[in-house]
Amino acid sequence: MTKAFERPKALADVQQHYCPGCTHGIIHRLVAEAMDCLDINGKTVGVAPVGCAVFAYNYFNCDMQQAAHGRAPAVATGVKRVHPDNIVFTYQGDGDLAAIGTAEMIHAAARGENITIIFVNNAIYGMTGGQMAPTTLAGQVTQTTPYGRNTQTQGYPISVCEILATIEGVAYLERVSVDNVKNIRGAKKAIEKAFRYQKEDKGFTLIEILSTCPTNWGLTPLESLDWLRDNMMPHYPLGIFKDKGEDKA
Ligand SMILES: Cc1ncc(C[n+]2csc(CCOP(=O)(O)OP(=O)(O)O)c2C)c(N)n1
Ligand code: SF4
Repeated sequence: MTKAFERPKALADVQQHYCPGCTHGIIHRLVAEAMDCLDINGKTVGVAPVGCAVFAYNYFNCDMQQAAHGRAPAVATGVKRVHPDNIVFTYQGDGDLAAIGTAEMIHAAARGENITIIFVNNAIYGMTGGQMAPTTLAGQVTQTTPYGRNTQTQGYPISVCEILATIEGVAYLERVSVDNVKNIRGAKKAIEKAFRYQKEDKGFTLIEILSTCPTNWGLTPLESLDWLRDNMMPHYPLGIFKDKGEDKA
């Protein structure tokens, strides 16, 4: 019998620690599927963040390096420059990438480093118990904004793709979501394209993926998907923010 569906080769056969309904697991699978599709498993290096995805180094069947909180783009820069023939990606949450790691993100983009950032935006600090993140929406209740994020005192949410789109060294930026099957397929296409652009030496690529955190949002997995659609998508519209274009064959 032909197998219609199996575990991607690039995804380790181990139990993951994510909470029920958390979409980190789907995103891991998509990154692994993209590696399989491009046949780059033996020449890919991932950089794991600090955040809920800290154990990503156990979940991908490729070489992985752990970075200190926020420093993944700097670590990826070093790995890529020493091993330019490898595909190098970071996997980072919004706290890791857009709070403590803002400088690393912006300067890696400005240098046009030929790396790919998989940016998981769940609008909250998941691992540490649900504090406000840079991407927390105005009015959103978190552990540190119990009355809702007040933009007068706690500032406005940061839109990573919109900011990076202004930077010359950036080759490709797309915001995707994993809230339904159509969007999951779109997310996979975007990740694959980013890796392909890296293979073609096009420069810095980042895919922002809108993701859920049922545990810290205080919602069921299904309610979380609705909350993402009703609240995150209007503020963080899906789409391509920059694309230097495919190579002409
Ligand atoms: C230098 C440093 N500062 C702060 C922390 C605490 N810390 C660990 S994970 C985290 C935020 C994680 O949130 P995010 O990056 O959004 O990822 P998520 O857990 O939501 O996937 C923080 C602040 C740390 N580990 N190291
Ligand atoms: S705390 Fe949130 S982001 Fe972390 S694994 Fe649980 S649901 Fe996912």
